[in-house]
Amino acid sequence: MSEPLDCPVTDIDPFSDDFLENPFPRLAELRGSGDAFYFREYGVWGVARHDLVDAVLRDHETFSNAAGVGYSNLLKETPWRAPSIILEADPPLHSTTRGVFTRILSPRALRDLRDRFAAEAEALVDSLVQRETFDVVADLAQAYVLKVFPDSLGLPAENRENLLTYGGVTFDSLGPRNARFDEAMDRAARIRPWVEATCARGALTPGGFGAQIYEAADTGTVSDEQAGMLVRSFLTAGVDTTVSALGFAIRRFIEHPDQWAMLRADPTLVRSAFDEVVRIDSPVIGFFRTTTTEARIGSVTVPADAKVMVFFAGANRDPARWDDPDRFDITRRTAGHTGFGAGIHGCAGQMVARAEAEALLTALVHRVGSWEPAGPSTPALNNTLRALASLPVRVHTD
Ligand code: HEM
Ligand code: OVM
Repeated sequence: MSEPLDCPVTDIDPFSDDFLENPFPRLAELRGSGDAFYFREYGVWGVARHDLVDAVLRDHETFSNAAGVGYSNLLKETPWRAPSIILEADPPLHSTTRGVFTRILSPRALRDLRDRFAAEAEALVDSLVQRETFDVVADLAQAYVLKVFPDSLGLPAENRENLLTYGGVTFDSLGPRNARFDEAMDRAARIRPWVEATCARGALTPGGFGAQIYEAADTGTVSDEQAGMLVRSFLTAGVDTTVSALGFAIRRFIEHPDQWAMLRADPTLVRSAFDEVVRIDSPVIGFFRTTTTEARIGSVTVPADAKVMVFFAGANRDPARWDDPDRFDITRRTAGHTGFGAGIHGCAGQMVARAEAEALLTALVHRVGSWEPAGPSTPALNNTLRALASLPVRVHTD
């Protein structure tokens, strides 16, 4: 592809270890460079300013999801798995599948989940406070999410750690064919049979989200095969993302004891605190869109059939939108952040993620007086998802 003449061309590599470990300095550079920019090495465009990220996400006719939300064009290359029928789909298919999700994750359903989330959070936090030192990622975030989320889906207790592998694989698969992509494909091959078996009607216990998806198949809203695909969407999207956000939440509170004290003084702030974490730490760095016609992003013209990387993490730190964007402030008005995306594909599970986080942070606020780091945190590098591999901590009740 010949290089565009009307926008900045950059040699920044958004899939390098360096960028993935801390994308924010480079995202600031990219925001500053222009309305949109062109990644020379990859032949794709990018957008990182809040107003333009939001505009692109809300124009789903021009900026399509049907060619996939990753680097490769799923309509031109053989995908590693059948495309998602919600995330990697446009209307009218998307309207149908999204409707199934929306009905299942109703406010009423979420009210029913809250008590169970709270009970599990309290039991887990009680045991960790007893231990005093533990790893926030493995022992708190992963242990909690792998209990409550698969329980609400209706999955058996065995082999749940495969969900972490599968989420990681899928997020890595959205990058170019680099080493992380290749290693993800090796892991994918090992768990593929488990994922398939777990999405089947018979594998899901009655009452859970999974069984409710198959009820939509019984009424003819979707086919049985599509029901299995929607269960797969739950498995893919719901675990690593939430684990990541919870890990970042605790790291923020370790780094900002004043904010922890403020939350303890007023636990009704848990909800805005969690959204502030999703804004400032943006677990999903960005997803691609594909232009259906020649398109404009601000002053930049992008040709038809081009991939555009939409940086949720860039929009979330844009100083034109956020006052002192790099400051963690649990009282900030976070409405309009793009950590859950925006527009018709905006995260379908965000109310579930918030409910999980509220229950866990509430249990912690009542039991943990202060956090002490017990070693350095380490990043888990992934082509699309920011996350921690470990975060050792010692907790004090006072
Ligand atoms: C979509 C982030 C938790 C299910 C998305 C998108 C983002 C995102 C950025 C894409 C939005 C776009 O392209 O405009 C997150 C984060 C989470 C989280 C940061 C945790 C803190 C969950 C959970 C579930 C879930 C718990 C399942 C219950 C989905 C689904 C979509 C989606 C199904 C596709 C929606 C569509 O295409 O219409 N999420 N997510 N997510 N998420 Fe989440
Ligand atoms: C899916 C899905 C939904 C949201 C995020 C995601 C790559 C996948 O429907 O498979 O992560």
